[in-house]
Amino acid sequence: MKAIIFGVTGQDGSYLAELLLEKDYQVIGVCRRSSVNNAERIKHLLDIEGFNTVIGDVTDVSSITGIFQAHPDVNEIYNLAAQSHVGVSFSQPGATWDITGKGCLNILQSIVDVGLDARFYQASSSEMFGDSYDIRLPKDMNGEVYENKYQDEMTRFLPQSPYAIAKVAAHQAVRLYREAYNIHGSCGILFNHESPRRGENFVTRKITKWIGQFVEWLAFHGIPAERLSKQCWNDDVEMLYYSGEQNSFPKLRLGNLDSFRDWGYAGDYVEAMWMMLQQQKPNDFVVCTGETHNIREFLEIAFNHAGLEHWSPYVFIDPEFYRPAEVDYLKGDNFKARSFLNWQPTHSFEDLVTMMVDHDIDNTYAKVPSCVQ
Ligand code: NDP
Ligand code: GDR
Repeated sequence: MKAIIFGVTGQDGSYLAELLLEKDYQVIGVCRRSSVNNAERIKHLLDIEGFNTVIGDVTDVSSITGIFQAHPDVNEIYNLAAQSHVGVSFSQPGATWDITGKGCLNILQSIVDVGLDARFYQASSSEMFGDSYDIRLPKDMNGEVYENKYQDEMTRFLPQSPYAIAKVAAHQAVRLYREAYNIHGSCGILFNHESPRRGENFVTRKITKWIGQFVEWLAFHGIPAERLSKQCWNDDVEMLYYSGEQNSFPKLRLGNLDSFRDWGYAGDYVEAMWMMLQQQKPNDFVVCTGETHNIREFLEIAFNHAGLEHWSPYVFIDPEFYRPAEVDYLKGDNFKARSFLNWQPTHSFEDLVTMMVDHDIDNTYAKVPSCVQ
């Protein structure tokens, strides 16, 4: 079997490439040309037989058709390429549209033009639901009726960002090409999924990365984490000072802590992508855990796991990280994926948070500043 992965250098691309190689696929990973090395997440795969990279860009149709013409025997094509940061999509709506929306259309049209008989996976997103949810009214253990708000494959889309609008357009394009050209195209409507390989400007990894660096700073200064209480710190809004001006560390700068997300483990989610393409008929599936937590809960578990007392003295709320429009509540219902694909998540929320904290405490290295925080 042969697969092409667009977006192979991203979090999901790297896990998916590993999974397919384990299944003896030949994997062609499409990488963007960049001025610095962007292969950090796949460097351990580069020497593996069966794994090859090619240069390509989803905004450039000729680069896509060139890749397809070179691999007419490809069986599966995964489109994971995106400008995937929701916040950034507000400042770069045009680029986000070109990559995240039109990029998918470019791949679909190239499949038709080159005449490939390959199955296609599109990385759709729970962001497409935006402000929309459905409600069930089940009874709790005491027989009391309560409101269960959720999103599934039938929930309408109400996108709240240029990123989400581009994802809805791509999602609709897959549906159309399925109907118009009989393409075996499936969309995974994936809710947030994280891992130690998550980009450092997404909120989960931003938190765990900061904890890793802070714990290293404490150790360097011989400050025991477990004896730190709120009283150890000064009242400075943005910096932490420990016994004098010379020992300072910048606080963790975050935006809105009140949004709820359904967070799962990325390794589980790439498995669902592959399962979708093994189905006889193309179909769309919500992939999620069915649980929702807000960012305060993530902070609570992460700081506690690192041995730090409550997170609040360490966090500076910076309006710079507020978005012009927010998605307040995401909680998926994975009934269809469980029933049709026999898929289920294997990591709890707590497992996920502690895995990421442990990784960032063990692997802290001098940070190269990023342009996007
Ligand atoms: P990442 O941001 O980690 O990876 C995005 C990938 O797209 C990178 O390999 C990036 O390359 C590549 N890319 C960006 N622009 C282009 C381009 N013009 N041409 C070709 N490749 C390009 O995202 P994730 O791995 O987290 O997510 C994978 C996909 O799933 C994305 O489409 C995302 O929108 C979607 N998704 C993600 C969810 C999540 O929670 N992670 C949830 C739902 C959907 P480079 O390394 O060079 O930047
Ligand atoms: P999201 O993930 O927007 O859900 O998109 P992100 O981690 O960026 O934000 C989650 C929530 O945290 C709030 N937040 C912050 N976010 C970031 N990035 N940085 C901060 O400092 C910060 N402070 C608070 C956000 O406002 C938001 O409410 C992710 C991406 O992977 C998408 O590509 C994917 O489609 C969706 O998940 C499902």
